[in-house]
Amino acid sequence: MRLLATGRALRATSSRWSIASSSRTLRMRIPPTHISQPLILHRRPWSSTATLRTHDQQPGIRASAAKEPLLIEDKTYPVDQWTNTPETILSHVGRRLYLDENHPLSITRKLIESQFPGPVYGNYHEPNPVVPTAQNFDVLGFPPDHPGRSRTDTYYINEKTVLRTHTSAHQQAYFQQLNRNEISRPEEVGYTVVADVYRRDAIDRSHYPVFHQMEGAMLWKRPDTEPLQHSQATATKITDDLARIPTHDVPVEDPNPTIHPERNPLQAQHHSQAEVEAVAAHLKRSLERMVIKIFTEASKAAAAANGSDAPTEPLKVRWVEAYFPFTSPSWELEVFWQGDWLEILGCGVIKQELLINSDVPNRIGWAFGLGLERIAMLLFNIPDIRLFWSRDERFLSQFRAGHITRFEPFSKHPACYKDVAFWLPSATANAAGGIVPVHENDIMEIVRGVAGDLVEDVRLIDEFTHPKSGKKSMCYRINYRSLERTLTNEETNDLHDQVRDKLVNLLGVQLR
Ligand code: FA5
Ligand code: MG
Repeated sequence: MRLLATGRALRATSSRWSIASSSRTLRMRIPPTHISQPLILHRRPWSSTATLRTHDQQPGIRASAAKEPLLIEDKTYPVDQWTNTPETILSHVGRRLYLDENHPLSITRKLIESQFPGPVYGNYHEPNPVVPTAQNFDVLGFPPDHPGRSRTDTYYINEKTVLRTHTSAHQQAYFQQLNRNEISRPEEVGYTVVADVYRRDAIDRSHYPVFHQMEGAMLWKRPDTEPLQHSQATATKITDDLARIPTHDVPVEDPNPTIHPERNPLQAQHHSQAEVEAVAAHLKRSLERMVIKIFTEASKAAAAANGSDAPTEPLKVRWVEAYFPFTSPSWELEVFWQGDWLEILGCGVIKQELLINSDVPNRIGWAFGLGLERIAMLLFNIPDIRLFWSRDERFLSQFRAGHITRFEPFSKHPACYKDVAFWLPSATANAAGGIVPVHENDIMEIVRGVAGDLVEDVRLIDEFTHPKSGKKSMCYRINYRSLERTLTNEETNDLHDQVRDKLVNLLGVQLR
């Protein structure tokens, strides 16, 4: 086993899976009719692990064209200048792919739920993705300037309502439910919950603006009074539960201490080190077992598909330190898969303030959140995240409830690459002309709005600053490729022309 130092700074694996990418700031001048407030623009897929940035979180970019209230699953929501959710995104609400029993996301959900069974865990799902900002952010302790709150990263229905960006939006409700059910269902001390989540994000084969998460949590009772004085007894109780989880022999890299005073602190006001060591050990073993189960099934399917019993590459797993506003200490679990470290989940010891505010002040526990698509892509060897939304029988007919099989690509249609290069307005226009920095997610949103699922990925291939004028040029390469048919030249030219027009009209760039 090779031990790696895993501080966040060392995690910049250039994995196609990695959601930590280098940040890039674009400054563009936006016609004031389209954009009301400045925003700093960063190329950074949203993650609640992101470090804090202080920037203007005012409503910005452009207000939605929609003036009518939005109708989402029989309910109407008023719109305002925060609204930025397009119809193309809303059309995904209500598919409930995770309930479609022969769908790979549902098969994956069931496999994971089988590792968190009743009566200890209740297995739930949350069909309505529309949640108050309070539930998605405030209750969980997101600071007011957290980048996840930005309109560049999150789909707002209106100022006080968003499409949830993570299943953690339901943590408080499930903790309250555990409290309500304490008498009627005393064995149920944990839960899992599955739901669709929404993020404005990059475009590539592992990112889609709608994906699915599963969240899980487990709580233990502590004495109502002076819990810290009795913390050794609580730790012993948790350690007894830990002993009931079978051990495994997969090597796990876990070089960091459970608690680090700066990077991963103990909630010293509430917890003792012994309690947190016990909770962390229970959390880690529970999640390692789940991951081992998943990857054992994936390896079996791979071996069956290859027609041999030849052992596949041994599983390697590692824990790295992380940050979430609602857990401390926190970690992410990564798996070595096809030559790269792949982040599959985030987790940690739940912030005691959250438990206090959720009717369970006298409990301590852990929580995790994982991406279902990431796991399903590995389980079934599905190469493109868009496929999960396919209604093509050639995709759907390959999966059957309870079976893990290797996906057989039914065709690979030709890629059609088209570049778009443009000048950003000169920086000297800043003071007078109202320079507005624009998020790269706005470029992605324009491409998605025009081409939808006909675009496979969008990459920045060139950027430079003119040595004399100081003007900045960007060049993006868009790969148009349908999963289901060959696109005609005319069709892609037409799509690309629309993208170019919108970049000019909405972002005010000058095409080259
Ligand atoms: C969260 O969303 C936290 N709510 C997780 C959590 C829950 C932490 C409870 C602590 C306690 P994060 O943004 O890292 O964290 O996303 C969690 C997982 O969702 C990732 O590990 C990854 O598996 C998946 N994920 C995140 N972004 C994407 C994306 N754009 N596409 C596909 N999967 C994604
Ligand atoms: Mg993460």
